[in-house]
Amino acid sequence: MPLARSLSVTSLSGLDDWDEEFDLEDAVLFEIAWEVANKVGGIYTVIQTKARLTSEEWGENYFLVGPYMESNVRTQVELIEPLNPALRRTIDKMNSSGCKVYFGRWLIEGSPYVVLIDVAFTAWSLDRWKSELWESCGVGVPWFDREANDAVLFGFLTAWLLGEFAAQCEEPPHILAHFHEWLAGLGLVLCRQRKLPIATIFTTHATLLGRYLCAGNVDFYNNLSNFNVDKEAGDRQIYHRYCLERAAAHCTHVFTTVSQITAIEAEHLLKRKPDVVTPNGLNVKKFSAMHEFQNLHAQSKHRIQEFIRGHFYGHLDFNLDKCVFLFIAGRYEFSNKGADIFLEALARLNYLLRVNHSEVTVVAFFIMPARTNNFNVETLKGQAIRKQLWDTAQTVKEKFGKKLYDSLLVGQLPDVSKMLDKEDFTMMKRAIFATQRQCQPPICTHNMLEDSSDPILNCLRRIGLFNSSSDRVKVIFHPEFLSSTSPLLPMDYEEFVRGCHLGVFPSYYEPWGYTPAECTVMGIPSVSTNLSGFGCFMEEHIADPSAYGIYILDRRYRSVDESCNQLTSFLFQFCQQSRRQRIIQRNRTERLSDLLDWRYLGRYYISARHMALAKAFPDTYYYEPQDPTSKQGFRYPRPASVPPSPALSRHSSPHHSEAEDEDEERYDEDLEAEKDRLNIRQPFSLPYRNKSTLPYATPPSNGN
Ligand code: G6P
Ligand code: 1S3
Repeated sequence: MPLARSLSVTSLSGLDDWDEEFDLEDAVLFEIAWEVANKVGGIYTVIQTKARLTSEEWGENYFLVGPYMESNVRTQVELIEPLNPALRRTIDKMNSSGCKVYFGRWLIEGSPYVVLIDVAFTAWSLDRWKSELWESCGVGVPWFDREANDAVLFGFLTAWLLGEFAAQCEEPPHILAHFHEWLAGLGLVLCRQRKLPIATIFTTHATLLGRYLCAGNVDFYNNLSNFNVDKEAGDRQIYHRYCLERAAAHCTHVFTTVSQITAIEAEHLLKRKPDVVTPNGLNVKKFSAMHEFQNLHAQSKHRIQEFIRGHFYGHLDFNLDKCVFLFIAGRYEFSNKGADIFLEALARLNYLLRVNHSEVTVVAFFIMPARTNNFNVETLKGQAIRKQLWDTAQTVKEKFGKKLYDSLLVGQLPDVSKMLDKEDFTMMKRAIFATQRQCQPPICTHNMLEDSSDPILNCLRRIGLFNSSSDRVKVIFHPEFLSSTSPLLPMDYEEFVRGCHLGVFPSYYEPWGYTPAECTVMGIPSVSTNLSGFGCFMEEHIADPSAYGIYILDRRYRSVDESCNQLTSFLFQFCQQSRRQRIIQRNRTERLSDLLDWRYLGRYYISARHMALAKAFPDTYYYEPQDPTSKQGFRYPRPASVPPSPALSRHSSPHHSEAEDEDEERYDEDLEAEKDRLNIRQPFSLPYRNKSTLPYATPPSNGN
């Protein structure tokens, strides 16, 4: 038996040595989640971006299992016949017993196989399955909780699928089933209860209770060990969901979560310490030209500037070239995602920029979906007027150009006073007249259904940020996710992020946080917090995160007011950077992307799978824990050269010295050498059988 030892799950100790061939021919991996080919939130991103790497490792033996949703299938999935005979028989058998199960390829990178189950088609079994759940586990699911009812159907159907597959295999297979989040957790509980020969992993991406408690007025992190979890879940009417989540966490062979901070939360709220932390990665796109991402920034910024020209028509009394674009984006959880303190910090920043007579204007975007009934007229009008001004300028330019050409053709310099005629002036005056505006540029782009109770709008009313001329901080609330087909701001999210200068994500509850990670791989600096998985991960592995454009706000050990002040000072410092400093900082930020690539972070999933196989099939798979402190994990060095903030900078103008360039080059080399030393760009694999060691195995306190 391996010895129990403490977990240091985000250190990369020991992993870089495991480069032997692994042996998985007779093992099959099912990965089960409600967000397979079905975008709801962050779990979709995890599964979708990880698919290529997992497909490379497991090939034909990798199957994702999710719910069948017709609209998603139409756009994302190619339905085909399963090649695996056991799976074909399984699906046929289920379909002839009153289920609707589809098989196909998900049209994403890696083209993984998907098994999609139509849960609504089997809704006739819901009552029977709910009573079975009550009788066997004592969990009663109320009729009105639609999501929990779906979880019951999905759970029974996935357990049925896995059990049938195990029965249909001629040779006893080594099945590994990886379940994500409580919505898929019941399938795991049933597999264990039915004693199916399946190795199981359960990953929680947030705890139900954590999310609910944080959204309320609770000092969450200082009271983690004191919550009466059953009562708290009961008070919030999520006791049944909580039971499903906790049961999955306890029944599984290997329990994982996405960050160290959520591991601590899970230990207190779900009462089991995760065996492995599996940080979330991304599929990092590498450009052939080193600075291509800088060009993309300039192109996208130009498009955002165009939008601003329209939005602020008649009030364009600020210099767009000295305009800094900040944004927050994500699920509309006002305080969990930190929109509350971002707004407060913007009000303080507005004051600081004004009293310091700064030339900088900040435009802060809030991209958080809320209930609306479409764009408002004033916002659409702004873009129409901008377009009209553009068209007018083009028409006059063409006429002007023709006259100029005619004059040159006859060998004369033009009489400039006659280049524009009365008609041109009328046209231009009419266009200028259209830009007269009685009201301020809107703070919201849409008609909100709950305008009077909306938390962002109410906060803006309270702090008085109304896009007036004297404000140095302007605000635009876009309560809908971005789309390249929008008539207002026709950009997709990625393009928009590239065009901004800083992403601001001051979350209070954020198990991982893809938004700052996405900024990083696009070379855009961001603010995150020491309460977010991403922020803690970066803090652990980078000597001086802010030098790389990763500002980590302290929301754990400071009061709300102190955190607001810290955020204000980050933003104010950022606004004082010169263009050259921003460019250098973006270069540094982008260099961190290797760290967030699944090619690197995928190794945690690999070790979790290894651990689960070894626990479920000890005769075939084996592991031995390794001392996590035996090897030094990675830590990105502190850059030796140009500091990120002007307060420390030797130069704040675009002109720079050769010494600075040399420093930056030397630091580049150090960083690349560190990456090579840690082998982080190499694909990673594990030897699965009888010869391997695992780095951070701790036997679970329960379950096996
Ligand atoms: C990129 C482009 C430069 C441009 C700069 C603007 O680096 O390659 O040509 O000047 O972006 O940076 P800024 O931070 O002012 O948007
Ligand atoms: C969760 O989604 P969320 O935005 O509700 O899972 C994500 C993927 O693991 C994670 O990044 C995020 O922090 C969680 O909160």
